Amino acid sequence: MPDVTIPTQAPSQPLTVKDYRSEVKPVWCPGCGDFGVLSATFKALAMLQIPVQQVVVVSGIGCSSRAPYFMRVYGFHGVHGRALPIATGIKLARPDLTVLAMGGDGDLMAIGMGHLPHAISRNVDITCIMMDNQIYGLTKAQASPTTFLGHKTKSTPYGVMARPLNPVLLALASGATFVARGYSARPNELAQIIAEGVRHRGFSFIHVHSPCVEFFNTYDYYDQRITTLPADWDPHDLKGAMELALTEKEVHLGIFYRAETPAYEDRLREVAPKKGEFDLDRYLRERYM
Ligand SMILES: Cc1ncc(C[n+]2csc(CCOP(=O)(O)OP(=O)(O)O)c2C)c(N)n1
Ligand code: SF4
Ligand SMILES: [Mg+2]
Repeated sequence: MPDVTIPTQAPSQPLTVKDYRSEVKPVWCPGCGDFGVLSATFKALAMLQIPVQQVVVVSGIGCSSRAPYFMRVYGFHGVHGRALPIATGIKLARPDLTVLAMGGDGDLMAIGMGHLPHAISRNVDITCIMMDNQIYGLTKAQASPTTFLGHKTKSTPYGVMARPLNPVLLALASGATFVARGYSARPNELAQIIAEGVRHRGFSFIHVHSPCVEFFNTYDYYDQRITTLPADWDPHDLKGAMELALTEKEVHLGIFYRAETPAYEDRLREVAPKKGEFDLDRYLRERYM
């Protein structure tokens, strides 16, 4: 990973988007949806004024998983599919940090799929941003678990025969306490969603449609179908959120569901011996730092 200088002190001026941008220029194809997701993430961090030293972004492998290179925060470009276990370890060792896990539909829904429902059910305070281009971009256009039924790819020359997974429904069914959807071509709305996800205490799952212009250009498809959740949408109605995720004909953006449930770290503090008997923070620091 190239050297990205992280300042050791918080600046005296309010943080802006450019404070989070690293000196490494993104290598994504011009027009790739991931640019919009990156810029929305910068906006969200600036909105929340989180010091760059307090943020860690963890990814797996894929075009989307290159995001940590382009961000002037701490980063971990890990192994394909393993962003969530790494992010979980970081958050438990350093609960004071803001931990983002970013990756693609292949990374989080194929090879890394075993980790997702468990990370969700633990409810560790991580914001997971899934950049869904419905294809394996980095390895040049094989089908992923979210590719449309019947779509022909290099790995499915007769068309995909598996029905696509529904990431929002899957997260809801796994018991997620924050589930939202964004679109890379609407970075301002996406920034608001990411900011809410980071603010949420517990695991936040943010599904983002982020088209791959090179191998599966879905901009027209989503431009025609994207709509926002109704103004009177109740984000505390789990059944309503599941029903919409299951039956929607249009593609809704916004916060489908949120619930205030203690995060894993909070539960751990409740059951772990009290300070004096056993200092959990100190134990984690001494053991892992
Ligand atoms: C263990 C392992 N298996 C397979 C690969 C090959 N590989 C690299 S990225 C990738 C899929 C990338 O797709 P996605 O996560 O959707 O990211 P995108 O490039 O579309 O953003 C695969 C299969 C790998 N690097 N490591
Ligand atoms: S191949 Fe697709 S996903 Fe990868 S950078 Fe290019 S447009 Fe983006
Ligand atoms: Mg992908």
